Amino acid sequence: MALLSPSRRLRRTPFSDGVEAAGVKAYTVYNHMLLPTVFRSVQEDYHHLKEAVQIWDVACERQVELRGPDAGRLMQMLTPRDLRGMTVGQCYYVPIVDETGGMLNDPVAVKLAEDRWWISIADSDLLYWVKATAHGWRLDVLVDEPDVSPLAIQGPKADDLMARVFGDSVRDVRFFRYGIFDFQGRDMVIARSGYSKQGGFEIYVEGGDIGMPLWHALMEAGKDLDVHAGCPNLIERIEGGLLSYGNDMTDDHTPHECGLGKFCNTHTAIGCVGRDALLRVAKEGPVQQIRAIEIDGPAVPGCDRWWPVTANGKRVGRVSSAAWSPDFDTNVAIGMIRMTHWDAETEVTVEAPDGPRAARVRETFWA
Ligand code: THG
Repeated sequence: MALLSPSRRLRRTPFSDGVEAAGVKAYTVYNHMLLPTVFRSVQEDYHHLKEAVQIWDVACERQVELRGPDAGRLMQMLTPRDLRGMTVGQCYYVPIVDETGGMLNDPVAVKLAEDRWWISIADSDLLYWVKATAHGWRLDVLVDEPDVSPLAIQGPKADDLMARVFGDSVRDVRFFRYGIFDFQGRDMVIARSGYSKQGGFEIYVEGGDIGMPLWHALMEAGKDLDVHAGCPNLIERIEGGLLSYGNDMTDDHTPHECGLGKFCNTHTAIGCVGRDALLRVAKEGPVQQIRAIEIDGPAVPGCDRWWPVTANGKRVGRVSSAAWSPDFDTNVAIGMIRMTHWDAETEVTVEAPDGPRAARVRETFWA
């Protein structure tokens, strides 16, 4: 594929100078912003992520901030996950649905105060839906995109690196909780979360000006830990079953089809805009669902369109993400599979661009 032409519509991030100095080899575009995809190679980055620690420029995980007396009410209107038990200091992975129950985004919600939330979004223009909802219901809440850029520290040595910069107390932050930590006199929201299964943190960097000082401090502190610039890794995230909005699911899918039913409490999520629609579809149950799929043969090419999944010549689903996994010694994939074929170990055919491949549905890749 040809190169991307830079322009002001394709936003750089506060960390882009560091990413470039670290030798980024490829970008994608996410929320109209640069997102690195390769540093050394996808496979080298994958092995390093599982062994050491990486610093990820995930500034493209933009925040939609809700501020005001109706912030909590608005947040509950957006998601079928019941937020009543959520306290300040917690993060929740939340499906966001439209009035038909279709997925609009699958962000991380951060509760900063009763009247202040961040929605750390996946790749869709959620801001407009949230603004329109607030306006249409005449809610007393401000909705905007603040100057907040997540920086993820991921990998088995993430705790050691973070402790050197923020102190040992950062080790006590629990999964999907956050604490406030000082860096050069600035408050930073630091959560134990991130788009990998290797463990680590996400620093919500407020103010682009502090981005590069923080980047340099982490790189300097981690020299003997083999710290390296990294990015969400295609292979590792498929192995871990982490979904990618726009690739694995769109607004054509309900949370239940996406396997996100465990993050829905539709009966008690009073006020959720898609609640009635979701109650209807949840009663019947989904007829297709996201599945882990193992694809036989040599390394598959990149999956930049949906690959049909068939059985006896009939279409039973599609693959949306696929990669060769060195650790599992097979191709790992994520797809949407009809209920007739979604049971674990069901044999199917994946119509890859280089020809049909034997494949099978798996429970998960890691168990
Ligand atoms: N972190 C932050 N913002 C994000 C992402 C992130 N925005 C974009 C994108 N990633 C949103 N999608 C996801 C998908 C998966 C997870 C988080 C965001 C995730 N899932 C865990 C899992 O499925 O194992 C844990 C979910 C849970 O138990 O609550 O972490 O990564 N800030």
